[in-house]
Amino acid sequence: MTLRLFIGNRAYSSWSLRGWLAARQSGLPFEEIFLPLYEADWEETKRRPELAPSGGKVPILWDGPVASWNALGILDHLDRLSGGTRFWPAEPAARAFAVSVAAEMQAGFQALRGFCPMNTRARHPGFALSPDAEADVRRVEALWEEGLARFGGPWLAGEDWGAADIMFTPVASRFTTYCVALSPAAEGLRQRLMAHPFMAEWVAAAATEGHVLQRYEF
Ligand SMILES: N[C@@H](CCC(=O)N[C@@H](CS)C(=O)NCC(=O)O)C(=O)O
Repeated sequence: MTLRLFIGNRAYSSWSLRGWLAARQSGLPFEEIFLPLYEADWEETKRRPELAPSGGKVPILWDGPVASWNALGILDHLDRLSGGTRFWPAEPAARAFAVSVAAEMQAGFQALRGFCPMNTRARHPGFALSPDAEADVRRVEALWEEGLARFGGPWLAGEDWGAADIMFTPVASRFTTYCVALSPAAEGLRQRLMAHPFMAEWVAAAATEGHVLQRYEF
């Protein structure tokens, strides 16, 4: 059964990025359906039946008649489809940490997400964070430092790139765009997340995708 992943703009859609990284990491073949976000016909696009389960949001993954949405929902489905070895560490403490930080990312960091929207094509040297966004940055930095220290790196929960890294790669992209200063350990992880081959492929494709949205260009 072919997997179909509906995604939005590569430059701006951080949740699409998570879904797409997860699909690549599964190793399974999938069809990618690009829906340009917030164009004049977006309200109509949102009403496509394929987006009904997610309430008109991307990403959404269809596995035959089965839909998964939300980054964690997609990760869980792909984890089981691909045999349960590609996304979460096997070691219990590392796995508990990875699942917990992934859940914290799914549900939190609202200030950072709102104040620093993802734009893989932009750079803002000297960007001043709001106090709430700054607090979110410091929480991410602390989680990254903890993961690296406890599980030995080079990734967030140990030696294998996985679901926790997928969840935080769009944050690494924001740190890059807004030139956020990080501790040396966290900065190292930011660089590794950005250099991962899947992320490099996404960023390169974003550079030429067109569809400029003024609301994210400042
Ligand atoms: N929590 C969801 C968020 C999905 C989401 O907000 N997607 C945005 C694009 S990044 C979207 O589809 N926005 C369209 C809209 O709200 O009309 C997830 O994990 O996928």
